[in-house]
Amino acid sequence: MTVPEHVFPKGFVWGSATAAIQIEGAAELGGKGPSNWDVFCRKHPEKIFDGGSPELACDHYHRFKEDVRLMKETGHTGYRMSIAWTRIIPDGQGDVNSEGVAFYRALFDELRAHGIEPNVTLYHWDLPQTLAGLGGWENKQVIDHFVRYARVCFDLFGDQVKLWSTLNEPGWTTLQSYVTGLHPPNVSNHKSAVQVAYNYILAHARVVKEFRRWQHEALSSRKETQIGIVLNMSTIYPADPLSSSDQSAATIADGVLNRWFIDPVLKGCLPSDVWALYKRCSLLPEHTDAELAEIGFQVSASQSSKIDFIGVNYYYPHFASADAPESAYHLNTSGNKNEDCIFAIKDLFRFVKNPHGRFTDWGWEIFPEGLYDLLMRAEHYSPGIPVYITENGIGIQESLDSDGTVRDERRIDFVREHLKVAHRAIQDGVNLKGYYMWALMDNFSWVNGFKKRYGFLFVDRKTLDRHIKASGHWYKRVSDQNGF
Ligand code: BGP
Repeated sequence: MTVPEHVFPKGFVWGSATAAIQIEGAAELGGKGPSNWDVFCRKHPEKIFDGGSPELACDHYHRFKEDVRLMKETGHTGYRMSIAWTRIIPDGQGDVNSEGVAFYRALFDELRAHGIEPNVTLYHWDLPQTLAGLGGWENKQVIDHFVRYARVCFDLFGDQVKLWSTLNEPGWTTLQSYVTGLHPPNVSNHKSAVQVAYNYILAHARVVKEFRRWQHEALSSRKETQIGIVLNMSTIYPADPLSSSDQSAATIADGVLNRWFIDPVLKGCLPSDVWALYKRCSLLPEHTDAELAEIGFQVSASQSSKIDFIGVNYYYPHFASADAPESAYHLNTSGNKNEDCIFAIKDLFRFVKNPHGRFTDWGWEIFPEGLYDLLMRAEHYSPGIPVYITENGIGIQESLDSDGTVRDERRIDFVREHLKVAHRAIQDGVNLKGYYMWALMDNFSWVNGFKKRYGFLFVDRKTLDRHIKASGHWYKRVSDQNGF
């Protein structure tokens, strides 16, 4: 065995990530209730590439034992996943479904028996349809239901799960659901978007406080259990670094998309410049002073909404230009290289393509330095805070070779390049605790359907058989050596 050039700290977590609705399938089995995504995909197959649906997804619900075994074979010491709210409380607000509880208890047992530590996200975008019917995240009642669901999970799985995250990428999901309107409920309305973005932050703070209460009820056995949040903190640079208007555009974009979420969770307050912008545009969310106080950190440990770690997702950077005469949105969901992603908010900012960039087939720039900057930023915000890279990966169009392998050298290169900058960030002081590649297996990639493959495991869409890709074998060696 060669001595690795990049050695990671002892105990570094080598993992991958998934989300319930993207892999589980069994949409109507085991007492599960319908979620917003189940209903949306059923009603609007034309809005999903090739009409893909999460109905069957990867059938992980029935194959989880095999999947855990394959995690072991690919060197996993950790696994980031989410719980489907609709499996635990099918209508989001009523009775607890014992079959759903049994499924996750069995999965957590299986993981732990294989030495794989689960890192569990409570909400990864699959909202119970009943709550979507109440107005979804625009309605503050949903926050109360979410806090109750979270408490149910802490009570039911708190002995098996040591790492919890409240929400996955509240910023990105607000954007796609309420600005571009590509995700359910397919709304394009800035006022709604700001309300939802505010409600997410309030929901996060309340769940962290509920977690602290749960923790303090039996502190001796629960003090090692931690809670955080997963944010997409894509680094935003001015398109022209010498242009002051592009610099302002980048600051605004960063404020709306990133700081709105980072500031409250790491500093305990919403960013004042974004608040002032929303006020000027008559977009301020409905709020009370008491809620704003809740978002802040309290002194008492059992009341605090301060998090124990931050999860960061990183795929690609943004370059912001001030030249934004119109709002425009387009996401490349086809994997056709000539199709550009477009995102512009009139008079505020427009993201432009880096003319020197390298891109995936879906138009996402490959720019590892953006991850370095993001990690250093988290450290500057909250020195010493434990950080996990909770998602990072590359979507590729892949097929199985005749010998049953997938030679995904591009994925190995992508992960290696990002791990190199992560390693440098550790040398430069970031308390980075682990890396979860997106994804464990090829999965339902939201509006991209199934063509965009992300996994260490190739999933044959006809048979649902799994095949470890070259990257999975490579990852096993990295994990065994704790570096590369
Ligand atoms: C993140 C989501 C993941 C995952 C990933 C890749 O924003 O948290 O669920 O899907 O993006 O995105 P996509 O599947 O749209 O290519």
